[in-house]
Order: sequence, then C-alpha cells, then structure tokens
Amino acid sequence: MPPSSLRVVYAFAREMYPKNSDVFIQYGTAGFRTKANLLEHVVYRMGLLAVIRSRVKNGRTVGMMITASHNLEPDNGVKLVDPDGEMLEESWEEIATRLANVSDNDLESTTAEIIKQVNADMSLKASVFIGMDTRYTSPRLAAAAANGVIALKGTPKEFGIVTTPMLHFFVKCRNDNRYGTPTEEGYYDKIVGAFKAFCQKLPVFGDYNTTLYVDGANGVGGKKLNIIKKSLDGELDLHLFNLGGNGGKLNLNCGADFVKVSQSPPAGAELAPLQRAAALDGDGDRIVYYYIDHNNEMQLLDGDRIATLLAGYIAELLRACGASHINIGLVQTAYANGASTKYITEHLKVPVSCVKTGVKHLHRAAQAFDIGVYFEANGHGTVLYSDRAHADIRSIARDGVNVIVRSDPEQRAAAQLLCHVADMTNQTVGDAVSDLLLAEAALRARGLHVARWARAYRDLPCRQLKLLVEDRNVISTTDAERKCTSPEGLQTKIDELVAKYNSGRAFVRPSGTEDIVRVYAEADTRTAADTLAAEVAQAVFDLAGGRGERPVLPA
Ligand code: 16G
Ligand code: MG
Repeated sequence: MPPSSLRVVYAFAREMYPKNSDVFIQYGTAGFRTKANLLEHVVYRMGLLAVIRSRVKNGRTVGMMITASHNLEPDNGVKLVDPDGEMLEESWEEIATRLANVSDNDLESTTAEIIKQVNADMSLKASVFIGMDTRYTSPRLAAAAANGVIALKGTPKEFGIVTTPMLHFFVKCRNDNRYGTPTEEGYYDKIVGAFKAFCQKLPVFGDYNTTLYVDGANGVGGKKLNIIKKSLDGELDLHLFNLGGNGGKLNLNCGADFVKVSQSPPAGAELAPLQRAAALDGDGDRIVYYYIDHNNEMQLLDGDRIATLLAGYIAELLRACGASHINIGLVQTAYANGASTKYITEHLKVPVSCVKTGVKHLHRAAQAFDIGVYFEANGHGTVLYSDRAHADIRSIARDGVNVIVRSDPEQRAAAQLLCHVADMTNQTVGDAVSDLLLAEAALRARGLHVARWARAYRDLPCRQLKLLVEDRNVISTTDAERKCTSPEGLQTKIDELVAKYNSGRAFVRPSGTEDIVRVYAEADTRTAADTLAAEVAQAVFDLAGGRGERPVLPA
C-alpha cells in the first residue's frame, strides 16, 4: 500500500477514533476489557492489527469478537481469534498492547514498525470475521473494528450478534472447510445435528429426564438456545430464563460466574427441588450446572464436574469401541477442587495435568493427548480430538476397521456414538451451548439424575478471596501457579499454614484481569477452608505490601 493512502488511514483514525484517554490498557488473558467508552480507538486499532495478522498468516481469515464476557453491562472488550479458531498467539499480546496505547501521533510510525517486525506482506488479501455480544455499546465497537479492517484494505465480514465460541467456529470453518460451514446455520447443523443424531440412537432411560432449566445471563447464549430449542424435536425440553427481556441486566445477579462465585442460584430461578439447571455466561463460553436440594441448599456442578462427566463417558466409549491405543487426558488448573483431581486419577484412571490459569494454556496442554478434555473450574472448557483420533474413530464407526483389530457391531455402535460426541463439540474453544449438549448426552447415556451425578465425589469446601496490594507483580509463581517464588518467605508461610489442616491446600496468584491478588484455599471443613483462606490472605498482606484493611479471620 503506498504511503500516501496510509496517511489517509491515520488522518481518519484521528478524526473518527481519537485516543481520548491516557489509561494504560493491556491485552490480558482474554483480550482487552474495560469500560466501553474507553475502547473505540482500541478496537479500531485492533482492526488494523487483525489485517496485519491475517496477512502474516498468508491471508487466512482471523476473527474479532466484541465482548466483555461475564463483566457487567457498562464494560466491553475485544478478543482476537487466530486462523485455527484459537485465541491470539501469546507473542502478539505485547504487540496488541503497544498498538492500543500509542498516541494518535505515533500510530502511523508504530503500525509501520509492527508491519516490519512481523514481516507482513501488505500486498496480500486479508479477511477478518467480526462478531459481537448483546451489549448496547457493541454495535459501535463492531463498526470501529470493521473501519479498522477496511482502513488497511482488509475485508471485514460481520456476523452480528453471536456467542464468542460461534465466532471461533466460523473462523476455523472458513480456513478448514472439513470442519464445517462458517455460518450460524452451519454451526447449528453440525453441533445440534450431532446431538439429535446421538439421541436418536439412545432412548431416554434410568433416572435421566429431558427437562433442563437454563439461565441465559441476559446475554447472547440464552438467545441462541431459544433458537435451538425449537429444533430439538423433543430430545431436550429447555426452560430458558434471564433472556434479556423484562429489564433483566446482562450478568447482573445471574449467569455462570455469579452462580460459581457467589455459590447461590441466579435471580429469576424458580426451581423445584432436584430440578437440573444450568447457567451460561454473558458471551456463551462458560457453563455450570446446579440444583436445589431437599434442604433448600444449592448444589453446584462446576467445570470440574462437567470435565469428569465428559472424560469418564468418553473413556468408556473408547473402551467400548476397542480403541485402547487412543489415549485420553484431562487438563485442569490449580483452581480445580482437589476432590475432582483425586476422583479422576484414582477412579476414572485418566491422567491429569495442571497448567496456569487461562484458556490458552489449557488448550495447548490438551493438544498433547489424542483426546484432551480441558476445563477450568469456572465452567470454561472443551474436548480436543487429534486428527489421528478422529480418523481412527471414524474408521471403526464406518466399516469396523481399526488399526489394531477388526471391530464387532457393538464396537462399531460405540464408535458411532463417539463420532456424534466429537461432532457436538466445538473444538476451537469452550462453548456453553456445545458443552450443554455434551453434558446432556453423557447424562442421558448413563441414565443419570443430577443428584447422582453430584454424588460421584464430594467437593472439598473451598474459599476464594481477593485483596489489594501495592504492586501485584511482586508475587511470582511457579508449578502451574501452585507455589510462589516471591516475595521471600511467603511460600514457607503458606506451607506452614496449610500443614495445620486436613486435606489443606492453598495458593496465591496475581490476577490477569484485575489489579488484585487472588487467594484460594480448600480443606476438609467449611470453617477450616474459610480460616485457611483468611490466614493466607493475611500472610500476603504482610509480606506482599497489602493496601487498605488487613484481612480478618472469620469469627
Ligand atoms: C479470563 C480467562 C479465563 C480465566 C480468567 C482468570 C480466557 C478466555 N478467559 O477470563 O480462562 O479463568 O481470565 O481471571 O482465557 P484472573 O486472572 O483474574 O483470575
Ligand atoms: Mg465468557
């Protein structure tokens, strides 16, 4: 592109998307996220960057999603999606941060530097898919994204209001048409179609029933389920609430994050005891289950539970189809309840690896297995199938030819079910809609009531706290964030505290999304977990420069 036309780009940027704030903004674990009114210039610039990224990837399509996920309505954000439908490569996060923060005067030179640094051939075509959530600020930001793309002569394609995982799916399909068709219909055909095909092979039995209540967090996920609901042919009887009508505010007292963190049911839930229910987050990439027991207490089935349900069922199908050469593994973070890890390793006998918080870390670790199940306790997760696993399962399902043995009709039937399970899975990123269908399929196959699902193991009581310190980066961690290496003396102190409690475990880490330090503790009783968390918080306060009030021990 000749320099003169670039001048116009930057003049336009200054006119239309001036940087009107000096607040430093960082591309965090899941993109940029802050108050929506600080974001227009950032999103425009990310449109420029997306074009550069697409060209570095030889013109393959990349994605931009306008959302602030489970944050409240006034916030918004932008995430970039790489050509395989995965999150933006980590080394580009620093580049994105630099471009977002330069002054308007330096935008031109910085963009030129970046183009040089990443060796982008600006004569190539560039294609950028853009999606947005239901926030009232999203359309303006999506327009800023498209203007950024157009400015560098890329081609934007807007998908309107979609879930984050749908956009990831579209990007992958656009670059690999074997995966599916990059449209909303293509998504429903593949994912919902596989669920229906699965159900047709397995009639409802046992204690499973098809009624499911779903809290849509007043966001996009509930709206999409409302569309899907009509095409389920009675295989699932969805009762949706918090769909954004009646003044319901996005993520306010509802949604997966609220249910998980507050350990209480969402506003608007009217559930009979033992009724199975789920909650999505605002952009539809997280899901947790819950029910109210006979004591009127909520029982939560979080990401760890969904992971164990899916890993257990997929491992069973693998055995049933005689594909023992295909290995399966599970990936968690330090936040996974210790009881779940114990259950998976000792009972399911599936290997577990633990990685740092953040989807990109889990996703990468899951790729090391033939079939890798990953979930964060907060309900974000999916299942990845290697090309080899896909091909082998399909071949067993089709004609019974296995690389090891020739399979019999029962093995073939199991492989066919596993094919549907794989097709139901959005393998690009955690997807609440796809995870919901997967969990329902596994419960149906096992004839399982939600209360029996919950009885598979008993969560250790746990507590999370957050606290303010002068500089959260004084805390550094190792061993997948389970140990800290600085400040000096903190880990020794945590070890001493943990040793006082049965089944005690605790760790601290600086948040990647907020200016705080997070504390996690678990132990064999509620009081022990609460006390351990408070003691560890005090240690952090004393040794890592706490601000404000020193945490107090529970009464
Ligand atoms: C982001 C991450 C999520 C992680 C959370 C941790 C993605 C798509 N999302 O929401 O995986 O659990 O950050 O937040 O990667 P924290 O660093 O504040 O604890
Ligand atoms: Mg989300």
